[in-house]
Amino acid sequence: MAETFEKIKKAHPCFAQGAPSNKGRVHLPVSPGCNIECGFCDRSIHAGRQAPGATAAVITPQEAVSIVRKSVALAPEITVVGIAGPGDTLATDYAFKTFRLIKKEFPELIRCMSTNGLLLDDLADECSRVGVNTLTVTVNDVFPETLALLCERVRYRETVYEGGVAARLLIEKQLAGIKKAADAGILVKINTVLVPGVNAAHIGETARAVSAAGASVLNIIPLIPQNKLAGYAAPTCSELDAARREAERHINVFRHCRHCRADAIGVPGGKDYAGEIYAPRAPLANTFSHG
Ligand code: CLF
Ligand code: SF4
Repeated sequence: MAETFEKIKKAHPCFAQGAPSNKGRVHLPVSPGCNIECGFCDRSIHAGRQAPGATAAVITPQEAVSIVRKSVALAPEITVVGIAGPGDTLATDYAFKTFRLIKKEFPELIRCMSTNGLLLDDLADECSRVGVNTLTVTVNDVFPETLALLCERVRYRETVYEGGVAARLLIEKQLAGIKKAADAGILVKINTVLVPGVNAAHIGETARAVSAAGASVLNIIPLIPQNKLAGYAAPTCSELDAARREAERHINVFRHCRHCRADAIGVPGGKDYAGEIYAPRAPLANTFSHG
């Protein structure tokens, strides 16, 4: 695993330690539905059905292959094909279909996937089979009573759970899924959305738990106050810095996140090629992309 991490650190812009990377990624917005309800996201539960607003923003696995062709021709610095939304990548099977196609045509590109982790315990083996190399799981807290303030509801196997019960189930599934994925040789990164006054005091515990489960890197994302969390404050630079230092006691910390859209193309923070490649560009709302 240490060897894989060393290799990926150099080739993948979202695992770089130290200076920002000059490698790029192409995100493929193939995953429309979600199975949980985060307060900072303006999506609602609609796994298994095609919500009207969401389908307009999503591309098919076949279209995704042609987007990758155009992207690597325009931006040879791209080393990673990532699927990060706009919903959850495991709530539907489009991400798996896409990776199967991409692996055939672009075996040299790193296959990266982002998920809320609810279904990871069930689907980690399939992630491995379709060739996922790197996986991001968004883990916002490991204490159910606090996580329930950030995520009100989850739908697991056709049953909707709410409040603390939902949060407990999500945490259990995430930690079990991270372990399974890491054991299968997938390099796991964690994204944690930092919400001052809610989960900020638990960052150390979150970092400790995910590291024990097998994650290699943690990325702290400042809250974008919107939807049900519109009244909360985004963290200040010093709160963000303190959280990163706390996390770093337990796990490697990634510090160059650019809060990418689910259809971003290019080096994170550099020129974005999406406008040149999508015609017309998929009209994605300002949803959280998981990254
Ligand atoms: Fe994309 Fe995410 Fe893979 Fe990177 S983004 S799926 S791990 S290839 Fe990167 Fe963008 Fe931050 Fe995400 S800068 S939002 S961490
Ligand atoms: Fe689903 Fe992601 Fe939105 Fe949470 S942030 S509700 S996991 S799409």
